[in-house]
Amino acid sequence: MRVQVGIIGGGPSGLLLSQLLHLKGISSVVLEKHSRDYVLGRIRAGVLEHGFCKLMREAGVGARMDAEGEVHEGIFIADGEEMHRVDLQGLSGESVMVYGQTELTRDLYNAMGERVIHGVENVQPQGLLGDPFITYTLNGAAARIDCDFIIGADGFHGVSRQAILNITEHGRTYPFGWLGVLSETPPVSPELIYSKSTRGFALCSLRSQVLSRYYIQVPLSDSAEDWPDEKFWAELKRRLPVAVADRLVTGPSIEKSIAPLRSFVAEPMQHGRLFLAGDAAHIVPPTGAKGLNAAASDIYYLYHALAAYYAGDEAGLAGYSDRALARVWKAQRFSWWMTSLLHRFPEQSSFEQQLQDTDLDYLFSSECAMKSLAENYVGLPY
Ligand code: RFL
Ligand code: PHB
Repeated sequence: MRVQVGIIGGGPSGLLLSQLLHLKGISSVVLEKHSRDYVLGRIRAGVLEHGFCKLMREAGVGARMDAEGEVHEGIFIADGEEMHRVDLQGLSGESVMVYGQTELTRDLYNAMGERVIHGVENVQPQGLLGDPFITYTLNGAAARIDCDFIIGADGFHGVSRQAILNITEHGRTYPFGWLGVLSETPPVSPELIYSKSTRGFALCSLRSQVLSRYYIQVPLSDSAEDWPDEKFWAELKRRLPVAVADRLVTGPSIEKSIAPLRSFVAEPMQHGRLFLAGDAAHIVPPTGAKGLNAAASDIYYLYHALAAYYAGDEAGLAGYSDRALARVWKAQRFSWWMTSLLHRFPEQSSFEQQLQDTDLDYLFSSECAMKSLAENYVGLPY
């Protein structure tokens, strides 16, 4: 098979790029290791920046998002019993969209038709400095795709990043994870609540008015089995202001998992004719809701660079890595800051704790600081 662009990984990054290229008449194929149901079973992001929503519309897959997603003009930050609203719309002029990654991925799959091949194994990007091609096996048979460019959109554990020689990796791991629970209950608050408490961080999020998503910070040594539903709800309540905890509606969990928190950037995001995008090149802790959004901005830059290339201008592709990384590092900074601000760190000195409290006090007392949070949360310009 020959296509113009061969894409490894059928998560949001790979699918969105393929769909955008398709509308420009540029051929691509997406190679995905897992089945469609498996990918759609992974409960991940829920908050989309306004720029990402625009890109979904441009890709012709924004209709259900606009009909069923919720526009959020603010978020709450709780500090013990105190609740502060961040007026995103008022401070930044923009809002965010609450629409699950699962739904967005489903919309992309529905638009993709035959362009995704599921169940591929032993995927290898090759010929990166000359004529690129991807080898893989499907149902035990060897196969090959020749292309002009290979896109590594295969997530943090994918193979593409390993093909980049002289890559520099920057990162840190945090000494805790997030235990997430999805439940068919009405959300406790119409807007997200990020809560700092002496027992650790908690987040009240949602997917719709009948589907809630809650998270609590847990030690890395914990597993989901350590947290039966009753124990989870009791701990969540202890980490929320009493007035919020009192109106929390609990119910059986329909998904429960623990994700470790990590900051990671690999650079450059290009080697010859291979370009990395999304989690394949960078990971953020979920506190600022930036992971999927940073993937989307990569796709924006890559899509425009590839479209320009096929229109005769090669400069965009050469500048892709630098352009993408400049925005990725801003998302890294914001996610690291939100994480540092709101979590309980096990080895924190009294000095560090005082600074953390002061950072939050300052935020609540300064419109400039609130504005900075708001402009980052809704998404910096592409
Ligand atoms: P993905 O989604 O990991 O997709 C990569 C795909 O590549 C496939 N793959 C391979 N295919 C072929 N051959 C191989 N060798 C392959 N190796 C892997 C995988 O099966 C997979 O389908 O990366 P992508 O597309 O770059 O998308 C990134 C996002 O998924 C990620 O950044 C977000 O989910 C992060 N994230 C959040 N981001 C936000 O912007 N807002 C949020 O509110 C938010 N909340 C979250 C999150 C991530 C979380 N977890 C579990 C990590 C909440 C959580 C709990
Ligand atoms: C989610 O709803 O899954 C979610 C929302 C906001 C975050 C992280 C995750 O910061």
